[in-house]
Amino acid sequence: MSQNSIDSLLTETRRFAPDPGFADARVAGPELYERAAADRLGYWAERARELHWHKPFETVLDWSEPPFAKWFADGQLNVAYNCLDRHVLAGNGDRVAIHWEGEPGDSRSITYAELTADVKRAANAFAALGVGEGDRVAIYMPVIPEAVVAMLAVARLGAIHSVVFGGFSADSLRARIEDAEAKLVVTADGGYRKGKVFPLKATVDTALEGETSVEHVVVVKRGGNEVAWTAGRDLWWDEAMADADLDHEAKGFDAENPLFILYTSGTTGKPKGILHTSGGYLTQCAATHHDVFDLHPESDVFWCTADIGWVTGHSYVVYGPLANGATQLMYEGTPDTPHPGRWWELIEKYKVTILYTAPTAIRSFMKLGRQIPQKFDLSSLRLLGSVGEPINPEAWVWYRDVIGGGDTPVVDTWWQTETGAIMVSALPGVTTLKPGSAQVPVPGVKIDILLDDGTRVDPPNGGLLTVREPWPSMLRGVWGDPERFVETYWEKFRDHGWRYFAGDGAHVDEDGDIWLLGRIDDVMNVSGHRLSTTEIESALVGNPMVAEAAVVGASDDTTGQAVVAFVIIKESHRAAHDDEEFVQLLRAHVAQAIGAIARPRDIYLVTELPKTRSGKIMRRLLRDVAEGRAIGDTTTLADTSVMQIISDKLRAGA
Ligand code: 6R9
Repeated sequence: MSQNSIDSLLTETRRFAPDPGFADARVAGPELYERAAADRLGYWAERARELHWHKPFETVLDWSEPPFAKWFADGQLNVAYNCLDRHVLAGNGDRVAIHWEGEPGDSRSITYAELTADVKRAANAFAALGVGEGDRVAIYMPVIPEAVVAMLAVARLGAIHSVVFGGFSADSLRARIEDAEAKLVVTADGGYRKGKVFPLKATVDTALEGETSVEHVVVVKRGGNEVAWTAGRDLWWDEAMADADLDHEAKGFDAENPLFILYTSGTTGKPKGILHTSGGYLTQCAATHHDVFDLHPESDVFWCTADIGWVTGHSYVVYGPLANGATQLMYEGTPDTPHPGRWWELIEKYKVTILYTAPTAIRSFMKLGRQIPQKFDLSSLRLLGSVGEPINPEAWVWYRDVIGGGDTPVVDTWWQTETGAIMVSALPGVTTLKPGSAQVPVPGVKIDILLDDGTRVDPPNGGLLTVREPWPSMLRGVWGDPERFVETYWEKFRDHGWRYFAGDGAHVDEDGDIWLLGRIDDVMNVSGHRLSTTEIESALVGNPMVAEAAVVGASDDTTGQAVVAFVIIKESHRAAHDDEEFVQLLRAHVAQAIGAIARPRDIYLVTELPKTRSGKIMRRLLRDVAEGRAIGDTTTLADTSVMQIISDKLRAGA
């Protein structure tokens, strides 16, 4: 986040008191904070008991070997049973679980009874392919109901899913499959995006070339595009399901049985496989989904716009809403296809009551103007949520006014892939809202803003966001790399009582409300997606034309941050292309290596990079250039003229 937006955040004084009408009917009140403060572990135990346990737990938290926590460890449950069978047995089988709308306009509404039947069948089909407890299954799919069915079928078997976002390249997919040693891949022929079919199966084929741990690939027919076929390895989803038994009894698994791995960017080039387990994860997903979104499962229609390839899709499309028996909308495509009002049309059509989306989407709608949403009836909306990056107060107020009709609370929810579920958020109908602030820890979670030396900041002041006590949905590790887990998240404050270090800067105001200020490390946040500067730099230097590369996240009106790269072309290649061609080739190269979301917005060809005497690239200075600011202190540079040369060159090109 740039200095400008931090300043505007901290001078924001608008306040929105809870609407009495909302407060009268809310599902969670201030007493939750009191309950949790009086007995934190007892509070989480109560929330966990809202789930169905095959074997009830006795112990709540085992923190005898920090930072490796165990929650509800002597209990057993089945995550899929909690999301499905339980609701059918309670008489809610006819309630719609998912209203799904495809990008081309096809749609399906699936009840809890139907979804349960589909998952049972899929569990049998996967078991027949050899998937059992602890096995890894990679899921590389569009946002279609089969993706949810596949995730829940894996969970039902006590196996572990690793969902890979459908926009990732074959190389990224291969790295994730290899790291987890997946046995099965579930994919589709293709999916719809911006009015066209994009291939998925073909990317899986490329990712699996050569040696692989993968024994089978199950393919859903969605795009209707042609696919190559490897006999003996590949199976059509429909055929596998047709052959599978209908009945499947959900077995209880230990609460600490792994549920999924989800890869996320860190400060080094290699993505980390964040590991989540079952009982604690489901407890906090369900509790926060219920409280933060004021869920009335019998009447609400919830819509979280995230792709299932991100953690928000895991916790607030799949596990939270389904554990709570909610009715939700799932949409396959992009917001502007076939017209820029598509989201608002969907809200009108399905009478969506709760919308959960990202600031980058809100800002792009703001740019298009209020006339577009105003053409639709959005009066069903009664609550709005935001996630993924800091929301600037202007976007927050626009969201409330234009989308929410001026009287709809907005909850800004801070959390991470690693935290598994919401950690900081207002409670609607309880908290007086401040646009731009994520506000307070949810009941049962303890957050401290610390200085580098581990002391607490004196409000109003800024520091590093940390979590003081273990929480149920916390990550349990980095797949295959316990040292990286300790080093990345715990080492920094291990002498201050094992506090979890989130990597975010935050300010705390006089009232104790938290204002997130963005990442403090080399992780960028582009449209709410985490990208590592190092990962993109290594993709760039992986191109034979490139000698050196430096990548920074520059602030961007729409996407929050944008990828900006500074590249030195090898002397031997300079004559091969003109500048424009180099830029196009390298942008395409990054998209190919990582995925289209990582494609740099700008690439500047330079002949030097600013480095300290110890050889560290000074990204701070490059960010100044990329954001068009005066260049900061250059005195620690080995060669102080470098920045002048770079900025002269950029100005000449502009
Ligand atoms: C859920 C999710 C996590 C990073 C996190 C922070 C940023 C997320 C935010 C927010 C300010 C919010 N972030 N929500 N920053 N306000 N409400 O996004 O997970 O993809 O792992 O990203 O996103 O920087 O550290 P993930």
